[in-house]
Amino acid sequence: MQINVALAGNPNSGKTTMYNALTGSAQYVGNWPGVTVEKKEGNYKKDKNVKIIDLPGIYSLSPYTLEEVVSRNYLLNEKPDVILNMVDASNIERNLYLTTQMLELGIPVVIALNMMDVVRKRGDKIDVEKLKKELGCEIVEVSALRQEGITALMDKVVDSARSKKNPEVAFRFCEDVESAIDKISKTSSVSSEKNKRWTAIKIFERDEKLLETFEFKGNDRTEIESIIEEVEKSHDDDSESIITNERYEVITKAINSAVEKVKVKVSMSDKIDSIVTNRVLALPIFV
Ligand code: BGO
Repeated sequence: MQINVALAGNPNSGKTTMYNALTGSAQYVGNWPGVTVEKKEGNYKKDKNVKIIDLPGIYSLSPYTLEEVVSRNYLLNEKPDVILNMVDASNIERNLYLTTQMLELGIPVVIALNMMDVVRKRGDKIDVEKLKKELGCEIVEVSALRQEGITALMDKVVDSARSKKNPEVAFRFCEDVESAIDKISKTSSVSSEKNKRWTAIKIFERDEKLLETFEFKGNDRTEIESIIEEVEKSHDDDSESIITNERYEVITKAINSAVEKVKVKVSMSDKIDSIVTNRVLALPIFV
């Protein structure tokens, strides 16, 4: 049985390095349909039944850039068996933003916690078990550059694809946002959707790409709009920003539980030196 693995992550997370390590030189390069965004796909060199599809580097699954639209159309329409999410562990907060969105797609996600060589060199520590619990997916520490951890990673990728288990999102947003998402999910327009949570969140965010084609039933659109407006009023913010903030809350909680960063000790003499240096450097600018 062939397994389709979507390789996804932020730009500079090490996707190309990983893709080359997994496929070697045997790869097909073309463009994604209708756009001039490069598409690469190739087989895992240790198992030709495993196809790796390299998605464009993105920061989010919003519909604002061509790369985001290409990635999200592929994930939603082609439904790969598993997402291999490259996360730059040395920049973990920013990288996990995309992860929180991918975990909502109903596709198994395996995180390759890349650049662990950099994290270790800094002396930082990541408790993978705790991070797994916070996010609810498999995580394997790797260094794509040094080709470390790759076999263990691919074993998890293949297991996750074969298990065919529908992943459950392990984290929740704040109460009133969850209640709104729940109400939207239960409307007759959304309740029959395959991926209710993803659809309800996108409707809550007023995602323009989804709304272009989504067919609301009866009075649902008006009713949903009043649900959204109520939350916007209480948060004094627009619904898209509310979800963005909630994602960062989830990430902060996960990081606080699982990541230990080396604290740089600053002595009083360092502080005085820095104040003196800043004054000397700043003076000519402000005079
Ligand atoms: C340059 N560890 C370390 N230390 N570096 C890594 C790892 C890792 O595990 N994985 C990748 N990198 P891409 P996207 C570079 O190119 O695969 C490095 O955008 C340089 N180039 O080598 O391109 C990788 O496909 C000059 O670094 O990422 C690359 O996702 C000086 O991360 C960068 C230093 O990897 C991005 C680095 C001219």
